[in-house]
Amino acid sequence: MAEYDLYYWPTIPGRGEFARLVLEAGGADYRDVARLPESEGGGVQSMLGIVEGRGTHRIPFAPPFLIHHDPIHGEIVVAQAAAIAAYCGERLGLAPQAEADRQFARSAALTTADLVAEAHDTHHPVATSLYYEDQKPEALRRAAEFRSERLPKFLGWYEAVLANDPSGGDFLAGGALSYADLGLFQAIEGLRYAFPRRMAAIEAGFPLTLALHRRVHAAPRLAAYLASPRRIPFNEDGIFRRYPELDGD
Ligand SMILES: N[C@@H](CCC(=O)N[C@@H](CS)C(=O)NCC(=O)O)C(=O)O
Repeated sequence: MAEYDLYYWPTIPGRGEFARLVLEAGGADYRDVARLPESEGGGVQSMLGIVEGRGTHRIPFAPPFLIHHDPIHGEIVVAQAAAIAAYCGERLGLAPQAEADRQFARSAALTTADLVAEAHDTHHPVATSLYYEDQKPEALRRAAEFRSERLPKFLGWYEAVLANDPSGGDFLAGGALSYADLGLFQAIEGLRYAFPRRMAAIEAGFPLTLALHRRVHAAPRLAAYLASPRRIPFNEDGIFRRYPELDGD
């Protein structure tokens, strides 16, 4: 048995990637359960069984969720991408120790989760249960607003945090790499995939944020993971989708 079992949809990076990056960068002993064959207890059905209450009484609302087989406390269930990233980061040496920095890292990760949700809503502004094609006029309006108002506001916030960081602005919290930085890295990757024209037009205005993205990309364990088949490419079933009509300068 692995120490950590991560459950997420097997064919998209999605919100699962925010947990996966922490597990990978932290060198965790983990299984990506829904990507394993059913003969090894894997597959989507094993994940849905838990969401439907057939695995633990601490039922997660939705993937991603994590089951940590903790040697001292037993089975610990954590759901919500940012909460999983924080939980793993704090156990794998990827979180600040000082209380103020620890809390700020959480705030940053949750802010990134908001950014991810807003990026998702550009292609599904009405309902996740409807096809994109059935909400296209609303998606066009939502995406235009996201590109012009929300995207620069979020990127400007990361930039301001780094510019004002007393440790030199290399990382979001505590002067060292944390799960909050990994989350920002993934958000930038996703935004570049989904909105290549808009990102090309504005990203030079956020140099500290881009430098952090490059720093994370080059981190030793992470660079190996990103080049491995474990890293699932972005695609049009995920959160960050490349629909050219939703992009623009
Ligand atoms: N706020 C949650 C959102 C979880 C979520 O929306 N998960 C999606 C996949 S990315 C899902 O499968 N949702 C099923 C549902 O909401 O019914 C998080 O950040 O983890």
